[in-house]
Parts: sequence; structure tokens; C-alpha cells
Amino acid sequence: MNEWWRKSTVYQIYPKSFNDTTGSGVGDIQGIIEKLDYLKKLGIDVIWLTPVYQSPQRDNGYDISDYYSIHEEYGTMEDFQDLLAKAHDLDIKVIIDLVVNHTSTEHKWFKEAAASLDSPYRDYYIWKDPKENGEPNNWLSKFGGPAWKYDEKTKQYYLHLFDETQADLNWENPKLRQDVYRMMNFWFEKGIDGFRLDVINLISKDQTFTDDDGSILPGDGRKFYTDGPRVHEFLQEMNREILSHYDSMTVGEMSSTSIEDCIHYSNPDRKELSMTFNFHHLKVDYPNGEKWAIGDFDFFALKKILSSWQTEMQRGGGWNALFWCNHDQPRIVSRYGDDGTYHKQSAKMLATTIHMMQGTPYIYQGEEFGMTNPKFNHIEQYRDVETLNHYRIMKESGQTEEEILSIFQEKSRDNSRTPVQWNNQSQAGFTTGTPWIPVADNYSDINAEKAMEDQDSIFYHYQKLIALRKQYPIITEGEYRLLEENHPKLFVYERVLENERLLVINNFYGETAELSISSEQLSDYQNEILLSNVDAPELAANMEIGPYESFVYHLK
Ligand code: TEU
Repeated sequence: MNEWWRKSTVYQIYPKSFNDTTGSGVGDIQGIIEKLDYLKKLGIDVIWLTPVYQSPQRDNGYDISDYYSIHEEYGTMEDFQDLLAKAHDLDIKVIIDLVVNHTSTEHKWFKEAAASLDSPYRDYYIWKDPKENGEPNNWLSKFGGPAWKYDEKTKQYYLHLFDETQADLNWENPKLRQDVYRMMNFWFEKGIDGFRLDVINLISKDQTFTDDDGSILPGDGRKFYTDGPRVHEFLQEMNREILSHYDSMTVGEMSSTSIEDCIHYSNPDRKELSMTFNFHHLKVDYPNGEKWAIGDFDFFALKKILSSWQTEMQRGGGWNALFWCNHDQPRIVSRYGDDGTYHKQSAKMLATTIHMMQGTPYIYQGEEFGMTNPKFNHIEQYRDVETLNHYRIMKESGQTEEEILSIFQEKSRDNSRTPVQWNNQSQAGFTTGTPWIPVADNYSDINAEKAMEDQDSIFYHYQKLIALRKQYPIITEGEYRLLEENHPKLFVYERVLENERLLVINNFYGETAELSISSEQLSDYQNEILLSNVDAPELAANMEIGPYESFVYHLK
């Protein structure tokens, strides 16, 4: 199998907020088809569609009620086949989201399972008797509250690591696993090019179901349901049974995982997945590991985490998905950059920082022209089930409306779910109707049309990054080395391939920073500037790097 995805750049589409062609206020598949030429101009190779299956939309499609049909607001199966054909005509591959840690409680499997203790589907889910008249253990849902919901009819609890309408599937059941593989084959036979696997490292639970001992992993992870005892066995079976039969790409979303596990998930010799998302670099602004609190990001931790993932995964033969943004994370230019004075410069700097690393880069819709957090100031503007669950919890804990809203302005998943800002027309050109979630106020200034008209825009910076990856093998193959580890403002690293080097210099702050380049780094190298976000200075022994400036020098 040729590993085409090692030189590819992926564009993530959250259909609900991408482009509405019917005036319903919800994005649709024909809206994606309408923008394929725009994506081709950007130069991306793959689009990742978040779930478009039939769903009650409690978690915007991550609560699936039928794996074999398209959610009616997004269109029809014919629309989906139309998208596949038109994307493939443009040499753009399509991967779709595989959500098999759980289904919606509206799925027919769950409805049958909940109907009686001896339903043939009962063991498709995880049911436990009450313990001391309460939950079977102390596990918590990632969306707040207990991870167990009591079912009056059959007098048992069922497990839900996410919302109570998202019941966890029982992967210990071989019949369930075969039903999953059958469904995957259905979509491969439609012509898809692979899958993004939702929270796939949670599918294997420790069958003792003992209480969590409180040793919480950094960030939002919980030891008791992360990288479970049989997860690698299940993924090797999935690869054997289905993935290995197609020239496909797979990326596993690995919540709170470890580097060692990600090497095992993505080293090709193990025949599991192509690559993995991990999130540790997006938890360095979680004060004491708490997402729902405000704190500056820890720059040294950021450099250390991104660099250790580069060097350890290279050492172990793993493969990283490189990303700052997705539909669960705030907009990166507002989070680690500057969405004010240095908006354009810091967005380009952040993009260069990860796109010059080893791995497959992911661009989240709107990131390519610098969409920011919308800074909602009323709770009625929010839609996300995780956010609204935490609103209730935070109110009950006595936090004020003002405190909660200031936290949501930085932390809510809705920050990345506002409609894509296509132009400065009504509703940013996203819909002729009323959008399901408000458009951000700054759409007349930050939009795709304006970016396309500006040769110095963030859009054309991303276009160059995507093109460089195809042109320079050093970007996909070169050894990664962190430089200036203790510099308080600069993220400096190099890539080395035989006698060729890339020197990547990024200022993460709004102040000028001094940089001394050692003589051996300068000697007997011809150097040329490959990419910069301002007019680039000659490489010199002592340099001043301006606010959010970013440079890539090619030395050989
Ligand atoms: O996300 C997994 C997950 O844990 C995220 O919810 C994220 O880490 C968390 O919100 C951070 O606080 C996947 C999907 O990407 C997400 O949209 C779904 O809500 C979730 O799984 C359940 O399917």
C-alpha cells in the first residue's frame, strides 16, 4: 500500500456550519460540493467530514441513530455519492467519521436492548446492576455528571462516557464488532477513502469496572477508560477484517492517550491505524488540568510536548496528525495567537509552527483565513451539549453568570462551530435563512472572499505551506530537533535530512525577541528563505525577531 497520506494535507468540514444551500440555516452536502473549487485552490488533498449519518443531533451527529442513512438536514445518499464523485474528479479524497464507541439511544439496537433483559441486542451495550442503590461505580461522563444512567424498565444502569443519550457500545461482544465491520465495508463500497475514528481509544473498558482512584491524567482524561486492555487487539482485528482490504487512511482520535500507545496505534508494522490525534498540546492552558477555567498557556510545556511527540514518534515509527483546531477546540488564533493587532501575523506563525513538522496536517474550516472565537456574551447563543451541561453544573456550584460566560468565551466547543464566514453579505454568505448558531460579529472583516483578494492573506500562507510539503521531502522525512529550548518567546526547531536543513523560527509573543545563531549553524550553508510572514532578514549570528514573526530558512 502506498502511504499517500504522508504528504497529504487534510481539511476538516463540520457540515452543520460549512455552507447552507437550502435556507434551512443548517449546512448541507450540496453546500460542500459548491465549495470544492475553493478547497482545490487552497491545495488540500483530503476532506474529513464529521458525521453526516442520521442523528437526533443532541451532539451534532456524534449521536448516531442509523449508520446507513444520511441525516435529512444534510441531504440524501445521492448527494453524498455526488460529493464523492465530484471530489474524486478534483483528486480530493474523502474520509468520514466513524463513531463506534457509542450510539444514540435512538438507535434501533439500543431501543431493542432497553426493551428487555433478554433482548439479543442487550449485550451490544454495557448494563450493570445498581451498587448500594446507586451507580455501579464512580466513573464520570466527559460531559459532566455520572457516566451511568438508570433505566427504570429493566432496573439496570447503562454506561455513557459522553451524554446520557450516547450509550457506550460493548466491544467485548464479537457480534457487535462484526456489525461495526459490516457497516464500515458498506461505506468503503460507496467509495470513501478512509475514516477518522471517534474516541477510538475508549472502546475497551476494564471489565472489573472498579472505581476510578482519582489519579486523573493531565487534562480531561480519566485513567479508567483510556487506552483500555484490549484496544490494540480490537484495532488489529478491525485492520485484519476491513481496513487492510482497502487503500485507505485512518486517523484515531486518542483522548488523553500516551506517546507509547500512539506509537503502537500508528506504527505500520502493527497494522492498526495510519496516524493519531493526541491533545496534550491543547491542554497547556488548562490550569491544574481543568478545562473549565481560564489561564495563560504554558509556552515551555507547549514546546516540550510538541517536540517530544515529534522525536518520540519518529523514534518509534509512529505518525502524528498535526493540528491546532477542530470542532471541539477554540479557534487557535484567539487561543495561542492574537486576534487583535497581530491577527494575520500570528495566525501565519501558528500555521508554520506545525506545518513544518513531521506528520499529516489538518486544517479546520475557517482556520485557513483566520476565523476567531465569536466571543458570545449570552448563554442563549450557545448550542453545545457539553457546554450547556457544564453551564448547569457551574451554576449549581454557585459561579456567577458573568464568570461562566467569560470561561465559555475561551473554552466552549461552540467557539469553533459558528458558520464559516464566506463573505461580507448577510449571515456571512453561509445561509439565506437563520443560522442554527449565530455568525461571529467580525465576518465583514474576516471572510474567505476578502482573503482570496489579498495576496498577503492567511489563506495564501496556508496554500504555500501545503505546496511546500509536496515539494520538500525534508518536511515529511527530516529528523526533528528542538533548538533554544529555554527561550521564553521563541519556538525554534530544525529539520535535518542528510546535508539539508530547515531552520524554523517562530515568535509566539507580541514583543521583539533576541536570537543568537551559533556559527556552526551558519557555516558552509547556502541559505534561502522558504517562507516568512514578514519581509525576512538575512540569517545572522544575532537576530531580532519581531512580534509573532515567523521564518523558515532552507540550508544546504
Ligand atoms: O470528542 C472526544 C472528546 O473528548 C471531546 O469531547 C473533547 O475532548 C472534549 O470536548 C474536550 O473537553 C469526540 C468528538 O470529537 C466530539 O465532538 C464528541 O462530542 C465526542 O467525541 C463524543 O462522540
